[in-house]
Amino acid sequence: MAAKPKRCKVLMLSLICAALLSVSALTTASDLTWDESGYVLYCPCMGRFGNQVDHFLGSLAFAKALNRTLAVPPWIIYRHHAPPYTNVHIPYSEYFKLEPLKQYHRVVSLEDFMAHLAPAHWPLGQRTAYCFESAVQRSTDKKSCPMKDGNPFGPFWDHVGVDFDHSVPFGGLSFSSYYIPHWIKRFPPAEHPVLAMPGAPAQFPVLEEHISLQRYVVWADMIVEDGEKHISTLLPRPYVGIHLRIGSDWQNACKLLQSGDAGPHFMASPQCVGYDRQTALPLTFTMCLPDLAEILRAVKLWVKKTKAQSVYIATDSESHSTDIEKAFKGKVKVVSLRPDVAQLDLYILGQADHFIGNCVSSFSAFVKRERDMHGRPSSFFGMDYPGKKKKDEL
Ligand code: GFB
Repeated sequence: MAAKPKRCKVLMLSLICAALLSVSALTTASDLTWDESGYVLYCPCMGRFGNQVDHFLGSLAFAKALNRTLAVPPWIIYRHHAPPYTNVHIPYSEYFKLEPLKQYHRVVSLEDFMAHLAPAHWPLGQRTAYCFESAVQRSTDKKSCPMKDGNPFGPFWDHVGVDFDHSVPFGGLSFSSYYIPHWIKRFPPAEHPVLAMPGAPAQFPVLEEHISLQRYVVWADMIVEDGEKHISTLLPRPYVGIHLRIGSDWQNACKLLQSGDAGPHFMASPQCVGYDRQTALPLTFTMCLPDLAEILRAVKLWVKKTKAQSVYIATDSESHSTDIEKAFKGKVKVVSLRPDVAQLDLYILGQADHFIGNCVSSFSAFVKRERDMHGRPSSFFGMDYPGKKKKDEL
């Protein structure tokens, strides 16, 4: 079954409308007071949703370590294949609740920061950009931070209505915890109240010590309602959720593994091979790009183990639903929605009784982290051979 219900399209349209209305957010000026400890602003300008979430978790940790409020940016969604054929900026709160983040650290949405705080405290003419010296070398004038050079940089800052007036290039710093005292000394908030950066002040993939921050990333009610409706109407439990990251961009990325030079750490792979390079398991091509035989093997294994009644397929391209249905001779229901809003897939995968993900994909990593937070089991294509022990157990 490969349905694409109208509800998915309605959800996408309402999210786009909400994004367009986001600058006039509901918060009023009186709700917000200026934080004398300063702010961190950044553009989630690297990669798509999964990459942006990895960076978001690191940025949240960075802002807390600096004791600055994090201005939570909108997500950049690349709608180049479908209307409006451009980048769409979706406020954080369209997908997730802002409130739970505050249990960890002070945050304000970037939209509210711009509407209610920037006019008085970060006015036009006083907007400074901070970037690595190496980034300045890449800029057109070789003097300023390339904050708005190209896509998605220019459209992002235009969306929030920011032009930069000055640049402060820096060197000898990184975003790791070792450098936190250096950041605090170099940029005291009284002189540098708003640290606005061209990219996330974080590493990719998310550091192991920041994985647990996923617990503060809580789905918005609209996503929960939509996801639960789909689950209750389409997916008899137990159900196995699988993520097929197999499209052409991914095939090209995985080719880099074929030379054998990449090592075990490649994109999000530390999530399954282990963060420690010394003890990391080998990363195989199949773990990056499972073929149909591997997909069927893993699905059959987990359907049998969990006595699943249905299988949910989230995919970036082909669903292989006919082959999967055939493998169970029609006895297991196979569903793939192919929703316009990828977050609906993420939600449904997160709720599955078992999840089979792609080790290298940060889209899968989102699901795995969320499931871990709730004690739900997950495995990865290409590496869940029962009976085989982990390298460090051998
Ligand atoms: O999320 P993401 O950063 O994960 O980017 P990776 C993959 C994007 O592809 C998602 C779509 O954000 C979705 O828009 N996509 C992938 C899917 N799988 C699915 C799916 O099962 N369902 C739906 N609805 N959409 C990185 C990218 O991707 O891969 C980089 O961020 C680059 O830009 C790199 O392309 C090769 O970590 O998998």
